Amino acid sequence: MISRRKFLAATSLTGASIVTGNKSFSNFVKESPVLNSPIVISTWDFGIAANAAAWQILKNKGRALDAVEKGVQVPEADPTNSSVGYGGLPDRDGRVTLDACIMDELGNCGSVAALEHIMHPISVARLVMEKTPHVMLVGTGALQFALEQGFKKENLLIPSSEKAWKEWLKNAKYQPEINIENKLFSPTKLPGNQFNHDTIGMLALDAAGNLSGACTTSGMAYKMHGRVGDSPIIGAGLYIDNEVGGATSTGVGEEVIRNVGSFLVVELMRQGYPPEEACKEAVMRIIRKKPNTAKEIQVGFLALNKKGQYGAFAIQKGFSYAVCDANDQKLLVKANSYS
Ligand code: SD4
Repeated sequence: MISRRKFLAATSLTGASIVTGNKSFSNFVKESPVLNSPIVISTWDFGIAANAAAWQILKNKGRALDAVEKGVQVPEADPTNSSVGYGGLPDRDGRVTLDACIMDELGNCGSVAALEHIMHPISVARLVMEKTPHVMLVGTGALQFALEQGFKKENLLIPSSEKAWKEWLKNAKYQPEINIENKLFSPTKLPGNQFNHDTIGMLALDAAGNLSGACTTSGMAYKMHGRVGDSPIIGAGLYIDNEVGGATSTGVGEEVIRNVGSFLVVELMRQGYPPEEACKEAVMRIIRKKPNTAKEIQVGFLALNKKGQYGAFAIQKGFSYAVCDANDQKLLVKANSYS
């Protein structure tokens, strides 16, 4: 049986007429496979393990919101992952500060930024959404809320991350550096000159046909204390519109925020762009404004539409994403890229 991935590769763009100016993607969308059962997709190779946790909920007809929360908790608690949650690399002051957000099928959303000492920021973000009149809590206020909700205060700076930070301090002159992840060790370090950023963004469609998403990260390594990336910003690191689809991002958050990247991807899908083409156009917005980004940084977008069709696109090679549905729970796809 032909896999979804092979089918997508075989059918994507075939016979599609992409008319610029007055864009029409109707042929394109019609030719892509439409899924009528649950699916979860997430960024990077560690998305496979995260998807597996989400799938336990989706396969039993559970809610996409519960699935994405459970799913991203896996890398959050994984000390071998130096870019999400526990074990994440700290800021330039040696503090592990976490960013996360979550969004459901009703457009409800919750977010925490620069949160310290809490293993599962995604669950705090969910409670911000469900138990407060607010969308976003930051820093000590987010920590205060988490503790009030019964979360345990923990040390998230593990010895290997502390050692790496102390090494960095020797030559770094305390200067934060955009894209520094590419110079650092990481479990997903890629060979050669490929770019490496490791936020987990997850998008799920459940058996009821509803979409939700989650995004969580320790952010850019050795950032200035208080720096917030795209990951907890609704519309930048994550956006869900249950009529259309969802999108999430990974990479240099500053460029994603400047272009409101995930919202843009969803709005492009609303106009008829297939997921990969929507992600590509969002990448091109970044490159057109700042051509040097094509050489200097990585940004990747991942999208899932209401029909269960998915796609991704990145500035640089090396962006992978994991796909899990009834046919295949461990599919890893290499995203197409500009470079
Ligand atoms: C951020 N997009 O904080 C996130 C994390 C990341 O390289 O991928 N950093 O900008």
